[in-house]
Formats: sequence, C-alpha cells, structure tokens
Amino acid sequence: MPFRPDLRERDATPEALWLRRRDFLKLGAAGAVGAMLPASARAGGPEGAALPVTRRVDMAGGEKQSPWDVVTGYNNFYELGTDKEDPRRNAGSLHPRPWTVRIEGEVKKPVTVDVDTLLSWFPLEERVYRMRCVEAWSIVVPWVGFPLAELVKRVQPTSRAKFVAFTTLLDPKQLPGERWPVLRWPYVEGLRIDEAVHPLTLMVAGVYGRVLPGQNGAPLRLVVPWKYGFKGAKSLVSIRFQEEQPATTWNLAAPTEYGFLANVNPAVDHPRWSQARERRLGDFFKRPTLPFNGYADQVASLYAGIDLRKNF
Ligand SMILES: Nc1nc2c(c(=O)[nH]1)N[C@H]1C(S)=C(S)[C@@H](COP(=O)(O)O)O[C@H]1N2
Ligand SMILES: [Mo]
Repeated sequence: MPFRPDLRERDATPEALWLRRRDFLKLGAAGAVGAMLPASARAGGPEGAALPVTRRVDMAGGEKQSPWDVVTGYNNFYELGTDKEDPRRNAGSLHPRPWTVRIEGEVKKPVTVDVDTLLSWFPLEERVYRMRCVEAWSIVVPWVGFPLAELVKRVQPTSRAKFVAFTTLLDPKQLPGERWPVLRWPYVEGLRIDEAVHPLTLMVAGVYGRVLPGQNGAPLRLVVPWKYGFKGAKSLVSIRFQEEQPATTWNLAAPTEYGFLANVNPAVDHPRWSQARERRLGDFFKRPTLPFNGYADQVASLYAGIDLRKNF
C-alpha cells in the first residue's frame, strides 16, 4: 500500500456509521446472529485481568465515559491495520507479555526491565481523561497508569536530558502493519522534558480497571491528554532521554500537517479540515473543541511566549 497523505481524513466522519454497526452487533449477540459471530466481534463489557488501582481521579469534569466497546473497538494503531476496527480484530498477533522496556539515554540510572517489574515500582491510579484525536472525534477514557514523572524521578535524568523519545515495538510478526510502508516504522513520538514530567502525563497499562488490550497499546503506552491522540505512542519498547528534539512519526510523514507539539488547538486548522469542533463518539451533534483539550488551566503556562500557530 503506497503512502497516502489523505489516509486519515477518509476516517474523519464515518464513525457514526461504525457506531450503528456496533449497535447492530450488540443486538445480534443476544440471538442467533450473535452465536455465529467470532468472540472478537461481540459487543460486551470490560474484559481482561483486573489491575490493582489505588486511587481514582476524574479529570474529565464528570463527563460520561465512552463505552468499553468504543474505547477498545474504534482505534488508531496502524501497525494492526488502518481501519478503525482492524486493531481489535488483529490484536491477537501482538504478545504483550513477557515484554521488556528500555529506559535509556541521558539518565544516571538506565534500566532494561520487564514491564510487570516496572509496573510494580509505582502505585497505579485510574485517571479519567478526555481524549481528542486529530481526526476530530473524541472519547472519555478511564485509563489506569502512573505519572511518567515518577519514572523520570527514579532514573534521574542528566542535565543534558531536554527531550524524551518514545519508540513502539518493531516486529512485523507481532505488528503485521509494519510490512507495509504506510508510515515509517517503528512508530516514534516525543515530548519536551517539562511536558514529560507534567503531572497529567501518564504511562498507561490499563483501561476500565483491566490490563490494556493490544489494540490500545499493550503492555505500556503514553497518554498526554492536552495533545492530539497521535502523541500517545503505543506498545513501547524504549523511553529515551536525549538532548535533541526527537523525530516523530506523523511529523516525518506530513510535516505541514503534524507538528512536534501537537497541542489540541481549535484555533489552528489542519490544512485539510477544521479543528474547531469535534464529535464525541456516540453523540449526534458536534461540540466545540477546547484549547489544550480543556486542560489549559493546567498546561498553558508550559507554552508561555511560544507562537502556537507556528508551533502547531
Ligand atoms: N504505535 C502507534 N501508536 C499510536 C498510533 C499508531 O498508529 N501506532 N495511533 C495514535 C493515534 S492517531 C491515536 S488517536 C491514539 C488512539 O489510541 P486508542 O486507540 O487507545 O484510543 O493512538 C496513537 N498511538
Ligand atoms: Mo489520532
């Protein structure tokens, strides 16, 4: 499949259709039609091993959480396919355990560690966040994870650590989409160090109290709720501290469309569509998109003096 710069826009609206199909499957699951569907196609509630959660915080202003079926069935994870229902269908090829993560680069205490050992170092909390995709849909998700700041404290960055680079697994056997040059693989993302240690920045290992499904980036992924969803790199194998600003996958693919900061900004349109409004999956009407996805009071000061039109 050749690289198509419009690959994502074609997905910008048909989620209404997708949701109707899910409703149909839900109805069908109760009867004979449901019996014929593979388990993966049946709509249901949270599945998977429960995670020990020590604290629950609602950071979505009491908004209704998006259903499990939507959070785990309508995904962007191009390594598992480019259609929204592909990642759930194809997640079986990804083996998130055992799994090793490297914490490396400009730190005093680099470590290569089994993901469950890493998770045992930190109390896990549930954080309900609004999530805004660059494609102008949004969801409300009860993530389970720990603040990246806690990990940063533990590995002790050197004074040269100005940025953090995140790298997804490169293994076409587990992530078959990597056989096609849709994007450059592995998927890479990055944050400034001050963004990385911001208390909202979460390393996520679960959702809805359960261990993260493959399609959501098991066993460990990044979540930065004031930025567009593409910053949240999935299925991480490396977290590297470095002096230089890291390359990022969507910026490499289309630098005029996707910047490094990628802060949610209703005032800066994508060159091919407006970012002023968004559709919460499941809603009929669109709603206005909020600056920094509604987290401006907590993060706007990080960008004081920066022209956010130029630095989109
Ligand atoms: N490795 C990897 N990470 C990724 C992506 C991807 O294609 N590959 N898609 C990104 C995009 S565009 C979004 S909106 C979020 C979606 O996360 P979710 O499926 O858990 O909602 O994952 C992000 N992380
Ligand atoms: Mo996205």
